[in-house]
Formats: sequence, C-alpha cells, structure tokens
Amino acid sequence: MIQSSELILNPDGSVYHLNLRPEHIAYDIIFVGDQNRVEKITQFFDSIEYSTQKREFKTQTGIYKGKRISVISTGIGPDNIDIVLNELDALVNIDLKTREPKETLTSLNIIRIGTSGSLQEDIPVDSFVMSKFGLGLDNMLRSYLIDDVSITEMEDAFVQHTNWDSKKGKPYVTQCSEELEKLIESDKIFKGITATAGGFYGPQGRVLRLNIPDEELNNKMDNFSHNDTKITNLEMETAAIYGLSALLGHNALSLNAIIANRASGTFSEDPYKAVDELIAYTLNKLAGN
Ligand code: R1P
Repeated sequence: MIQSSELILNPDGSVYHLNLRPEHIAYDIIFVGDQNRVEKITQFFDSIEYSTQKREFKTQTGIYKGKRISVISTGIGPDNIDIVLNELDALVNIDLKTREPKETLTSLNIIRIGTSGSLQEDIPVDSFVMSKFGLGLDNMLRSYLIDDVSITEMEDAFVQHTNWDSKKGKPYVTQCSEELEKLIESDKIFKGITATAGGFYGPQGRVLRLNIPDEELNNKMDNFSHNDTKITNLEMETAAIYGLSALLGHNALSLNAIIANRASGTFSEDPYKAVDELIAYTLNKLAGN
C-alpha cells in the first residue's frame, strides 16, 4: 500500500496538486505551459465537461469533433513535469481507494504544445518542430532508474562533444512515442533533438549579471549532430515528459511553435498566430482529420 504521505490526496479524493479525480481526465491529453493557454485550445471544443485549477495546474476536459481530450497546464520546467506526470499516472494506474497499483495498466497519449527558440538558422521563426528526442540538461529524471529508457550512446556523444562539466550531472536522452510521431508528422514539421534546460537564464546560456561556466555551450549545442540528427531547439519540459512517460508506460510527443531564432537573433512578429496554427493542426490530427 502506498502511504498517504507519499501519494497525497485532497479531502475530495483528488490528487494533491492537479485537483483531479480519475473520472475528470481523458486518455488523450494536451499539455501547455501557460495556464492561460488552456482556454486557447478548449475554445475550439464542442463542449467542456470539467474545469479545475490549483496553482499553475489548470485542467479542462471536453469533446473536440467527437474526441474526448483533456488540456492541462504544467507551468514551467521539469520539476513541474515530475508532479504532473506522477499525478496523472496515479489517476489511471493506482487504485486511489486501496492505494495499490492496478494490475492492468493504462497508457495515456500526451502531446505537449509549446513555444521555443530555434538553435538552427534553417529552422525559422513561425515554423513547427517535433521533438524526436529529448536531451535533458536538468537532472530531474536522474532521480529515477532510467537505464531502460535512456539512450546512453547519444548521451555519451553529447558529453564528449561539449566537454560537459560533470559537476552539472550527466545529460539524459529519451525518445518520443513512435505511435504519436506517425499520427502527427507531416512534411511541414521539422524533426530533431529538443534540449530541455532546468532554468531559463544561466541554464540556457543567458548572461545578465551572473557568469556561467561555459559561454560556448550554446554554440557547441548548435554544432552537435548524432546519426544526422541535430538539436533543433531549447526549452524546459520535453526531455522530462519523454523520460517519465517512457518509464510509466505512456505515449508522449512534444511539438513546438518556434517563436525565436537564437542563431539569427530574430523573434516572431506574431507569436500568437504561430501557436494558434499549431493548436489547430494538433487538434485536427488528434481527432483523426
Ligand atoms: C519559458 O518562458 C517557458 O516557455 C516555454 C519553455 O519551455 C518554458 O516553459 O514553454 P511554454 O511555451 O510551454 O510556455
């Protein structure tokens, strides 16, 4: 039995941070970072059956063209992904009354729709990127036993290429769900490695008033290539989502609207439009159109 200190439930039986009970979520789930983006997606739904919010975790579940979908905001960063993935998994794979893992496990389909900066000059602002791999620079996943899901060959190549400082912990590489990749892909979408940082400034090489150990790291990341796959973009959630989903048996895919290009120093003139287009594209693919 999982102790109540380990799996914390609210008085109404909902999981601690997400405020959800099992009946509140669909098996197809869209993640966004910003809670204000949840309704930018559900505004297209035919109906909404459930809404809740606690802190940055806002959920709405409803029907889009006959498909039941939940949209959940995760907030920023891999630490929040740890909370969201574990609590969603508990909703489907742990009996919350007996506090025992279920014998038959359920796989959720999880698609993140995010914004990101491109590292490659040839991936312009307003384009879409699908993360074939997540490269975690953040360490969160290393709190788990990840040998079965991490791609050590690429991790080692990256460590060598960047002369990675071992004091920062070893980067981890995890992969998207091939099933979701096939469902969503098109010739309009760039594919590559998405690097996930555990912070926005120093962890992504931004220097304001604090020095960082390796000012060349972003350049080295731009030049990294493994089996002809390059690092396309840098954000704060994808590798953690892929890693925990793979460990827990869920399917995950991360899509990003590119709103900045750090190689050319450009920023989208209309970032909201790019995100709206990615939302429409993803919803239609999920609904089978
Ligand atoms: C940083 O501003 C946030 O924006 C990106 C990063 O991953 C990070 O969470 O994601 P969203 O588009 O989900 O906000």
